[in-house]
Amino acid sequence: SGPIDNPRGALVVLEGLDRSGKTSQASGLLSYLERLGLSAELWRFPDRNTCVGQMISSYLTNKSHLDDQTIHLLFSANRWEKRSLMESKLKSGTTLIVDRYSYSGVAFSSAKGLDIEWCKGPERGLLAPDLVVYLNIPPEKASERGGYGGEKYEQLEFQRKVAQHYEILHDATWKIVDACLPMEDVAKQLQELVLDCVTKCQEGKPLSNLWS
Ligand code: 2DT
Repeated sequence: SGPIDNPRGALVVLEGLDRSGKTSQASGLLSYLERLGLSAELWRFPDRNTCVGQMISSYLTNKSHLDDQTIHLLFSANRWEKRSLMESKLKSGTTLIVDRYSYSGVAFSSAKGLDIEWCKGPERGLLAPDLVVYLNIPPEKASERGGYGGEKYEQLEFQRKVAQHYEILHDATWKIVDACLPMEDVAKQLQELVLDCVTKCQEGKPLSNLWS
């Protein structure tokens, strides 16, 4: 069976600082794809529903302490434990809109001082996204939006460092969307990017692995 009678779904990743609008835009995208009659699901990392995810959650809510390397590897393990399900969903034609992925993993850990190449190591061999959209917002603007919760990384000073590390990490394939625009405008741009990506995947663009 060829790509036409068995089209695969697209792996779409949204990245950005806290309060950049990723989560609302992701659910907007899901309804958009569903309105078009496409099969799609919303995923997020960390996935706090697994055992590993619960360890991550207790770290983020300051209920447990882990050193930087350990939590880095748990975030990565949390993606690895979902890899095969991710692959089978994509191959069966479901598009996945994923709120954060390996780029958050590397940006947040390297912002704490870990070596970037070391951080990328455990991510190699995970599925490579077909599209990475970065919702770009200055850290100061994001913090003015309010609603930083009490979680570990939700402080302006640290978000500034994360922004710098996203900057180092991003490559020419990322699509940068100005997250300071009105929500509807951001949504419009996202819809175009995602539809274009879904079409390419339906036409047979192969799945590949990250950073390998
Ligand atoms: P949410 O607020 O989006 O639930 O994220 N993080 C996330 C990492 O440090 N490494 C990772 O691999 C991932 C996916 C970003 C919770 C926080 O966890 C950070 C914010």
